[in-house]
Amino acid sequence: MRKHWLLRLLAVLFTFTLIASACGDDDTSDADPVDEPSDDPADDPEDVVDLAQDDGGDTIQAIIDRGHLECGVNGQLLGFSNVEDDGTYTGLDVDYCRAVAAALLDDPDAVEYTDLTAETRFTALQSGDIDVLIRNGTWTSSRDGVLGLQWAATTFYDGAGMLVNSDSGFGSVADMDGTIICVQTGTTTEINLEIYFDNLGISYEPLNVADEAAVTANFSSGACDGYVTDKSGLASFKATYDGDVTILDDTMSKEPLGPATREGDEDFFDVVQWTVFATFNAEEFGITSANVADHVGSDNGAIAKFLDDQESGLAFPTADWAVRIISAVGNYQEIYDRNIGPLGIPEGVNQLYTQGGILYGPPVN
Ligand SMILES: N[C@@H](CCC(=O)N[C@@H](CS)C(=O)NCC(=O)O)C(=O)O
Repeated sequence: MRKHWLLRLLAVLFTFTLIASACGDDDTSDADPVDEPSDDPADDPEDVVDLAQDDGGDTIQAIIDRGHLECGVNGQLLGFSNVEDDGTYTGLDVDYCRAVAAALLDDPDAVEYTDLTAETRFTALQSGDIDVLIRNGTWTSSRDGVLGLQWAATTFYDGAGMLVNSDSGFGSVADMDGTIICVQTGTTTEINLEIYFDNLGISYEPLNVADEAAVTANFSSGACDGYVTDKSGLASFKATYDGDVTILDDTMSKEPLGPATREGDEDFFDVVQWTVFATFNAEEFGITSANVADHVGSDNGAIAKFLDDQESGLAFPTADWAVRIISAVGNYQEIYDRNIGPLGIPEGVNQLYTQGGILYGPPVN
């Protein structure tokens, strides 16, 4: 269904207002504890806004015409998206930006990255400033429903955790009644923290922070007793923080992280989704960046179809889209080992279903 541009603009503006009001004032970001935790931007089911876009398919043509993908990332999260000293981007999220660019443009380097905060990320996607958001973003019902976004897949199954000073004496979150907790605004973490403490029957005071620099400042000065965010984010923080800190065993929520596209942008959504599935399927077939060329024309019909997809009708520009993707970034295990491995995070369910995990690529046929 086609939507009027005016309606779309109003919807974006309205949603921006929602996000701004839900995320609090930047002035308070690294200073005063606040009484009321603000929830995720998409927390109010009353505020349903239909942001369906009328550009189904246009995003792909726009990317091809401009010659690069606009990818929204974090930019400060080691293992997921990080800017190296030479200005290049690395990380699991970055590899999926590169994979989409490889599939559409046959060039994984044809990506322009935009660093986005938790607060600015959704409007950047809704307004069309970026084509795809791959910024350690959690897939939730209200982000799908209220914000008019569509999560294409999960590339990393995570959960919120709690980081404390190793000499704090806290053995689990249950020990933390009456503490001050650093929590980043505009995240799922805010509401999950509230629910977790509530279920334990204990209280806390949130200290809202805007970014990792503010966490470091507050943590090292002793302004907060704990820092809560995705466990992957805690591992990234711990890897760079100059202090003896511990991540408690509690897993406080479900945080399925992955790429999001605009609702109504179906062809591009398919491209992003099947790009992710290609990395799962390649691993299942034993196809890597090093051996993918040897598998082209395989006697195994399933592999032959996967690497030369003439029939599915997906909007990739060429039938060898999976070859392009795997040549550029490798299969899921390669992506994981390269980016998450150094952080020492246990793989857990982030393994193929054939290895005890929950990653499962639907078949290409
Ligand atoms: N997955 C959660 C949290 C995402 C998030 O923004 N996490 C924080 C903590 S790891 C972050 O990326 N901070 C880094 C920054 O904004 O500089 C969500 O989608 O809301």
